[in-house]
Amino acid sequence: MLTRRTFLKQTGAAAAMAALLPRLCHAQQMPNIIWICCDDHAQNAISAYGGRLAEVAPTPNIDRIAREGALFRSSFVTNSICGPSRAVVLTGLFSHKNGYKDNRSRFDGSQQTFPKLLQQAGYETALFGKWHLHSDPTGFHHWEILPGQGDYYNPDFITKEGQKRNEGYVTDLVTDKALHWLEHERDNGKPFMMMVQHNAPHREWLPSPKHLRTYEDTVFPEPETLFDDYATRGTAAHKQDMTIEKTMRPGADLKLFRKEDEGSAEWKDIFERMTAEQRADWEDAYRARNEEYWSGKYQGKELVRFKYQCYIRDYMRCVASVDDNVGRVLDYLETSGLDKNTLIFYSSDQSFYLGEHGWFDKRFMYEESLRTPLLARWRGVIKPGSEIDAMVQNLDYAVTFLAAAGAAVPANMQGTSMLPLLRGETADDWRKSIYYHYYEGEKAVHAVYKHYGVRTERYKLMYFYTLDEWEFYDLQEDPHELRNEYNNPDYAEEIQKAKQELERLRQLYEVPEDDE
Ligand code: SGN
Ligand code: CA
Repeated sequence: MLTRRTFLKQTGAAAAMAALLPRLCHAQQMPNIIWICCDDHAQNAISAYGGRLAEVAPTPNIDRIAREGALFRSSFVTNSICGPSRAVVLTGLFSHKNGYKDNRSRFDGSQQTFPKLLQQAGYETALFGKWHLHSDPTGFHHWEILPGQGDYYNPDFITKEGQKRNEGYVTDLVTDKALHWLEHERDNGKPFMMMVQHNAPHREWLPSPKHLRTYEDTVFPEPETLFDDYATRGTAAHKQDMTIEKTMRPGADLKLFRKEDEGSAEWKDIFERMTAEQRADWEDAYRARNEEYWSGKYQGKELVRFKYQCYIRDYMRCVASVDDNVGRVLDYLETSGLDKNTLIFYSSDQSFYLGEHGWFDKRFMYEESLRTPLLARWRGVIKPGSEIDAMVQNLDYAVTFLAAAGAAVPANMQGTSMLPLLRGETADDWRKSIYYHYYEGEKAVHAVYKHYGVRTERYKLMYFYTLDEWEFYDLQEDPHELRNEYNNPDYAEEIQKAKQELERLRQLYEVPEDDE
């Protein structure tokens, strides 16, 4: 029997469109596509997902995408780090195929990507915001990108004409540019694909002038694992360098600075970009926090708790700006009528630790960073309020966008079209396991050892190959992954099965034996 995937690949665009027609009859046949992607936006920081922050810091605009569309409950990445994640989305290929394994790589822009294929199918394509792939974008009629990680205040943007400073706060500016292009610059005669790529809420979490005092009196609930001691976990969990306790800097990370720090590189970079007025407002907003901290009254666990509150407050302030700006995009689509025929994806390059296991950052295959938020709206196709449990990965976006556009899906792309899921069909042959590989290693920032592994609906097997250490978790019994069961004989059979599944996936995805 042909699976839906091979069917699409063998019969191509015409058949894909024919299969889609019943649901698409109200929608124009080539929908516009908008992919809004944030940087390091934790699934736990979107209220549509529930979670401990949902009540104290809701994200009503982002939630609206799920309310009027779908929420993916089991959405994952293949390699939990920025550039690689973006390269996977663009190419529909795992890192070992697209060549972009870690943040130090340079994206080969001559390769096949979904924006290029959409251009060939008649789309106009545009990109705004974070890019972080080191080579110039290809496959876009128009692009305005942030250099590297991008700055929050009065950031530079790079265009085909060169690099230029823009006045304003980055999340607002990225949205301004996207809306300007929609309203005034694009070719109205063509469908469009637009990528809106925010650098928020990336470290060092600098809130906008508008939100500098948001959540000032909020006490954020702590994660259950804030004081994890990593008992039963391997070398990697013990040796990482990403704890709130030790790694998080009093300086820019926590907005704690004294006059004598004035000339330090980290503050110079930030303050030099601010106007005098912005800086005065900033200092005023952080005065009370600084007085509290420098009084020295917090030590030990109390200090970790204090730092956690500071961290989450600023992180959620950055998210508040993202949420406002998602609202602006949704409103614009509605007033212009474009909402009727536009598929919107909202995701991040991966999820993020908000104090779980005592950490911030990502990289590990543990749940908080293996996941990424994914919400989608497509009026007339996705039933409002859908919740989708099937395991999807960022690997699937390219194929999905191409299939939605009715464009041919190249046979070498490794993702699976999510169209059946979007249409609410039960896809019985959907994947039951996912493959993951993180390549940066312990010498890179945050010192996370290289590893690969497999996650099924219930279990997770991880292999830290430079350490020759395995970890195995029963996610049903132990959702926070606190008990490594690799040496528990009761799980011997399941571990054996997981190893076979891992091997099967490595063959399916053509992972070279010596891939590292
Ligand atoms: C910077 C950050 C790290 C972060 C990496 C990668 N440090 O080095 O915390 O993990 O980027 O992030 S910072 O002090 O410069 O903020 S990624 O999003 O590009 O993958
Ligand atoms: Ca990132």
